[in-house]
Amino acid sequence: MSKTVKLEQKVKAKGHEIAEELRGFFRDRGVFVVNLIGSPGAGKTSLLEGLAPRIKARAAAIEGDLATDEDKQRLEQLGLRAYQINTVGACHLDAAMVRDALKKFALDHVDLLFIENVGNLVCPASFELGEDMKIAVVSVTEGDDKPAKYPKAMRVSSAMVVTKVDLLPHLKCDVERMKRDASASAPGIPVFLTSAQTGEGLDEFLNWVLERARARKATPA
Ligand SMILES: Nc1nc2c(ncn2[C@@H]2O[C@H](COP(=O)(O)OP(=O)(O)O)[C@@H](O)[C@H]2O)c(=O)[nH]1
Ligand SMILES: [Mg+2]
Repeated sequence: MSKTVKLEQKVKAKGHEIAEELRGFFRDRGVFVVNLIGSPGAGKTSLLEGLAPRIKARAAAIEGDLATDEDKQRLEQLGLRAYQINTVGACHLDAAMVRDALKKFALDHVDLLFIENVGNLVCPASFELGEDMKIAVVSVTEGDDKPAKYPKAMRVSSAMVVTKVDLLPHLKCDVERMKRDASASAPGIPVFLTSAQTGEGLDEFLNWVLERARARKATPA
């Protein structure tokens, strides 16, 4: 039992060390990194598809999925450079996977990197990838109870993006409740209401991310 705990602690410490190494790597290159966490089907890739025309000249994406490179292909079709990580069985990306990806995926001319984590609101909340911030992506179709049921995902996130708001007229989903519950775990967390279908909220969200990126650049390490 104590051996298991010790090994777990060692693995966590190693993960933390690699994440810090990545953080330094991103900082040195002036790359602002956003780690998107959310359930399967929450609309993470669609959000990036919506942002692609606005960011493709300066941004790239690392896609995490158990299998297939479909998300990478979707983004590349829109001109956004992307790299696919397949975790095979793992339910989250870890720092070593991102470090390996960066050996093959150069970040030339990139100052904004989105990492789309494996679809899951639990494990990705616990793993650092050297990112500047995590963003929780929650769709209106998942049910308005999700921010309350996944408090850690809210707590570790710098903002919550509520996706698919174009579908609200067809659903019983109380967005105000989602906002209240997110704030209960993460006081003051900004919430962006978006639709990849209509484009609603995308500029507002992106401007906020870019503002945060500028603020970080202005802050010494
Ligand atoms: N109506 C609507 N559907 C959306 C929106 N965003 C995503 N979807 C749909 O939701 C499904 C899952 O989207 P995807 O981006 O692949 O989710 P991911 O698994 O989080 O990357 C797809 O069928 C999308 O077309 C949206 O804003 N509005
Ligand atoms: Mg996806």
